[in-house]
Amino acid sequence: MRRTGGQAARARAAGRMAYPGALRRLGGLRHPIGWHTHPPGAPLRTRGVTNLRRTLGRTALGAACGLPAGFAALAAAEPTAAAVRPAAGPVTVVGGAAIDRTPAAVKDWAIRAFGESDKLALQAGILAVLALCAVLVGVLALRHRRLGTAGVLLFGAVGAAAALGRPDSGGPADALPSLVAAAVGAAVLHFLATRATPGLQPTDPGPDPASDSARTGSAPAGSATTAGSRRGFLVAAGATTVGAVAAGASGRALAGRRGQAAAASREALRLPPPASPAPPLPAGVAVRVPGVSPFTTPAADFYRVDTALVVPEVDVSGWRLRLHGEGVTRPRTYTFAELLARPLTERYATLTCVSNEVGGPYVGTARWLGVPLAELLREAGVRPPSQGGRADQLVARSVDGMTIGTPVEDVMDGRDALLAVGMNGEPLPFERGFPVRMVVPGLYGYVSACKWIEEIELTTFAAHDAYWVRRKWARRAPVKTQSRIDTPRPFSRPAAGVVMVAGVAWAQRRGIRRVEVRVDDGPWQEARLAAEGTVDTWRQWSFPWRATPGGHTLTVRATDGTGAVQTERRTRTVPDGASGRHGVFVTVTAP
Ligand SMILES: Nc1nc2c(c(=O)[nH]1)N[C@H]1C(S)=C(S)[C@@H](COP(=O)(O)O)O[C@H]1N2
Ligand SMILES: [Mo]
Repeated sequence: MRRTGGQAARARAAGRMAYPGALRRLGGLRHPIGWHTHPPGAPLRTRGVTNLRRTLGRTALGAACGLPAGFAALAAAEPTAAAVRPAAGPVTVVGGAAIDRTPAAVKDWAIRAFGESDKLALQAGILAVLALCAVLVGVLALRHRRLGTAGVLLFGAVGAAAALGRPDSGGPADALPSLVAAAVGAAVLHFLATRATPGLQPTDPGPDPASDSARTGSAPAGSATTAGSRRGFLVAAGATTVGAVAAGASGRALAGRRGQAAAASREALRLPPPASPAPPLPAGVAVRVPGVSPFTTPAADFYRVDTALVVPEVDVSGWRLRLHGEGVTRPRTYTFAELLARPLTERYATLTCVSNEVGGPYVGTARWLGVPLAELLREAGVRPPSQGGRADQLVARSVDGMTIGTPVEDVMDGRDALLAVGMNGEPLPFERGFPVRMVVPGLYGYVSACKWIEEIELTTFAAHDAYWVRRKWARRAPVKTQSRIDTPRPFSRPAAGVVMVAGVAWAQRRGIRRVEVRVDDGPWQEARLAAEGTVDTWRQWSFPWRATPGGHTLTVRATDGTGAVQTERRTRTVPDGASGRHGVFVTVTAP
C-alpha cells in the first residue's frame, strides 16, 4: 500500500499516538511508541529511562517482525530440503560447516560437555544465533526496509554457500532450501515491517520511532484507522508465526513418514547366515556383578560419535561401493546384493572412540557381521606394504563426505577387518552406518570405522590426510590399553563390608592378561578376570573389596597380552587417545 507524503506523515504521527491504546486493549502489551508520552522538556533522569524503554520497545517491534519472518523462512526450508536432500537444510549445512571448522580442542570439549547431545547443543546454539539475527534484521527493517531485506538475503547466501561447500553436496540444487528460506523470509519481513510502520516508504530512510520529532506529533482524526492497522499488524505477525510453525511441523511429519519408509525397507532386509560364525562366547565372559556394562552392548545403548547432523538414510537399491586407487589392478563397484552374496564373517569386537576420556563411556562391544575386507582387497590386486604394495593408506569415504584413513597393513594382517552389514544379529541401524560400515579391531573409530561407506580408495599417508587428521588428530591410532571401574559409581556411599568393585578392560588385538585394583595408596591387588571373549573384545573383571568406613579412592590398571602395564601417565585425548588410570572416590558408610 503506497501513501502520499501527507497521508504518510499523518499516519506516522497518528500511529505513534494511537498504538498504545490499541496495544493496551490487546492485553497490556507495551510498545516504544507508547512511551512517547512525556513532554519535550522532561527532566534528564526521566529521559534516560525513557530512552531505554524506547530501545526495548523498538527491539520488541523488531522481534515481532523478524521472528515470524525467521520462523517462516525455516518452515519454508523444511519441505524444500525434504525434496532436494534432507542434509541440505540451512541449519544442517551451517551446522556441518561449523563442525568442520571447529578446532579439535573445542570439539573435544563439546563432546565432553554435551556428550552425545553435542549435536543438539550445536543446533540449539545455531537457532539462538538465528533468533538474535532475526530480531536484528527486524529492527533494521523497521528503519530501512531494503536493508532488512538485504540482511535476510545475505543469510540466504551464507546458507547457500555452506550448502554448496559441504563435502557431500549433491550439486547446485543443495542451495535451494537456503534460497527459498531467504525469499520467504524476506517477503514475510517486508509484509510485516510494512504493517508495523505503515507510514514508512521503501525508499524512506525512515523515522526513528524513538526520535524527538515523534514526541511533538499530535494525533489527528485518523487515529482510529491506524489503531486498526496496528491491530492488523499484530494479527498478521501472530498468524504468520502460527502458519509457519504449522507448516514446519507438517513438513517434519512428512519427512518422518519418508524416514519410516526407509526404515521399512531396512526391516524387509534378511541377512544371510555367516559362513564363518563367531565362536560362541565362553560361559564365564560376564562377572555377574550388578552395575557392570553388559558384555555385548545393545545397539541402542552403544555410544555414538559422528559429524552427521542428519543421519543419512541410504536406499540400499541405489547404494554402490567403489573400490579403486593405487595398486588396485582390478577396480570394481559392488552393489549391496553382491556383497551379501559373498561368504560373510561374524565376530565380536570392541569399538573405542579416540575422544574417550579415561573412565569414559565411548566404548562398546558388538557382534559384527560382514565381508572380510582383506579378501576384497586381495581380489582387487592390492598387496600390503610388507609385500611390496605401494599404497599404505586405505581411505574410506562415506555418503556424507566423511573420510577415514586406515593403514592397509593393519587391514590385511589377518585381523577380522570387516565391511560390516550387521550388528548383534540385525542389519546395521541407520545411526550405525546402514547399509555398510567398516570395523577394524584394534584401531580407534576415527581411523577405522567409517559409517555409511560408499568408496574405498587406496593411496598413501604422504598423499592424503583424512578428515580428522586435517584436524590435528594422529594419522595412525592403535587403541591404548585401558581399564574402567563401572561399580561402585563415583561419589557413591557403599556400606562397609565386602563391596564388589568391577568393570571392564580393553586392549584390542593384544588382549587383557591381568587387572589390578589399588585402594588409596595401598598395594596393587589382583582382580578376578572373567573369561576372555577374544583378543579383540573387552574383558570384565571384579574385585571383592573389604571396605572400611571413610573416604577411599579406588584405582584400576590393566596389563595387556604383551605384558605391558597400562601407563599411569595422563595424556589428553588429542592427538591419539587418552592414557592414564581410572580412579573412583567413594565414601564408605559405617554399618
Ligand atoms: N561417516 C562417518 N563415519 C564415522 C564417523 C563419522 O563422523 N562419520 N565417526 C567415527 C568415529 S570418531 C567413531 S568413534 C565411530 C563411532 O561409531 P558408532 O557411532 O557406531 O559408535 O564411527 C566412526 N565413523
Ligand atoms: Mo571416534
